[in-house]
Amino acid sequence: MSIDYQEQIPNNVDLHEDRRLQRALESWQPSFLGWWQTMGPTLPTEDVYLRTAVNVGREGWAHFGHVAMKDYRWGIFLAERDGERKIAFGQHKGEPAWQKVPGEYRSDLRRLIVIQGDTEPASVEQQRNLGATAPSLYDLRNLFQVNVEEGRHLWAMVYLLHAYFGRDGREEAEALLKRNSGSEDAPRILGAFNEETPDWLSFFMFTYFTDRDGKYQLGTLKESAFDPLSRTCEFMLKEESHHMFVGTTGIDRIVERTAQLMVEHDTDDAGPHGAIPLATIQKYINFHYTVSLDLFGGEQSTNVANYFTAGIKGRWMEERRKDDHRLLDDSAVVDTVEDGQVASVEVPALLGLNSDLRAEYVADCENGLKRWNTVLEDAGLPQRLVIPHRAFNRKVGVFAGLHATPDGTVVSKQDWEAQVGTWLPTDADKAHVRSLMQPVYERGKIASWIAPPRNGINGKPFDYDYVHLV
Ligand code: BYC
Ligand code: FE
Ligand code: FE
Repeated sequence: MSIDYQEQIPNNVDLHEDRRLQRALESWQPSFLGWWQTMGPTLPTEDVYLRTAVNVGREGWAHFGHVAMKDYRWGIFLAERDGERKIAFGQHKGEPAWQKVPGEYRSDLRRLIVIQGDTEPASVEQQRNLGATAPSLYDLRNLFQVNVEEGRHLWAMVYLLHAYFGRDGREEAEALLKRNSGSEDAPRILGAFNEETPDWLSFFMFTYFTDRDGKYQLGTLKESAFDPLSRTCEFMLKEESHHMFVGTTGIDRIVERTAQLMVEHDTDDAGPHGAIPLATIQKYINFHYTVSLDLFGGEQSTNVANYFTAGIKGRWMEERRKDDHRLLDDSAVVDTVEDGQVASVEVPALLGLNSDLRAEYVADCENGLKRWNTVLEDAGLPQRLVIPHRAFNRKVGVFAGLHATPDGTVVSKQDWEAQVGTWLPTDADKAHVRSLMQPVYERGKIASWIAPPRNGINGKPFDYDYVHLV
């Protein structure tokens, strides 16, 4: 399963054997490159120390080297095929996985692939100006690594659209380059992908909380009966772990630096000393966590019930679940709002699958909080960061329209509006964060508001020349 880099589009799907498909993708390629030039990273660079996939196997799948970003070899890489693979859930459980799209599920599958595909370029658009304010060459390199891989994730979905969805698929592939993050006329599909990522605190929060939604959604699509989708997602998940590493360790390092300056100056507010105040970090957590919760859809959803029954979207770790994997007779307890208060209700398990996935995600998010609180504890500080209640600041699902505080208390609209500035980043908080975002492009140097990483990339030291600027 090694990847052929002689081809115009690197791939491990024997693209040369299907001339029509190859030509179609080769004609999409210039549109992609045009999009990358106009909507991708704005900081001019000579080259960047990037990893490129060379193999999809467990060992040694990546090659590292300095490459000019516009010459990055975006390609189509699917995890190895298991010829024996059986469908693990839903009404087709036990049948062989599909190598083609069954007619009756075509539009649902296309919709899921388009939604997934739409998020990938959206994140590149959101992050395009961050190069101008990178805290170090190490961080700059990580930003660009994430960006090229999100570009590749777009390729992954476009390949499926072209290969399996005929003309509609090709049209959707074009449209993926026409919608843009934050656009008035043609925005990206999901809310979080139209928000700004104007500073590096937002970037690390995004890669911690929003890329983690990606992990969970890809995890459910990896279970799909549609085998090419499953194999695509399996490989994307390998790339995804680095994105979340960037977020986790980025916030580690910010909390570490803030804690250091709090102790040094014996103060609760290290803002005046060149740090991001802990209170601001908390507000950014509140924001990024809640917009990411929205990405899981409604607490009850007939869409997700249909996807599961059809076999096109499974549960997180489907095969480790100890039930019948059909769920026709099972029930689940999900959130609801009753008399204006947070409550719960028992529903058929199939309808509650968005809630099931969201619960897995929430448990995973809590690990980050534990880490960051350990950093505070180790610094001898009593303050702690927390995850807000799931009813707080929601725009999707039963809590949309409810005014709940971060601890889940329902309050009036007026009270909420009077206090929102203590819960979510205000213009002043954002301006302070932005004022700290002065670029540091000197090898081995780091900005004032973040601690250096423990290790470099691929065994290189922190002061390695990860990026050559023009
Ligand atoms: N914003 O029935 P419901 C990633 C719509 S991130 C706007 O509950 P469903 C990445 C919904 O479409 C992973 N609209 O929805 C991360 C529906 O509309 P219709 C991305 C929303 O289908 C970082 C209506 O509300 N992948 O990879 O059960 C960097 C009723 O909702 C939103 C996926 O999401 C929203 N947030 O669940 C780069 C996987 N939420 O039908 C990349 C594919 C819901 O009434 N998508 N709506 O017109 C899905 O699995 C599902 O479509 C969703 C929604 C989970 C998104
Ligand atoms: Fe991605
Ligand atoms: Fe990602």
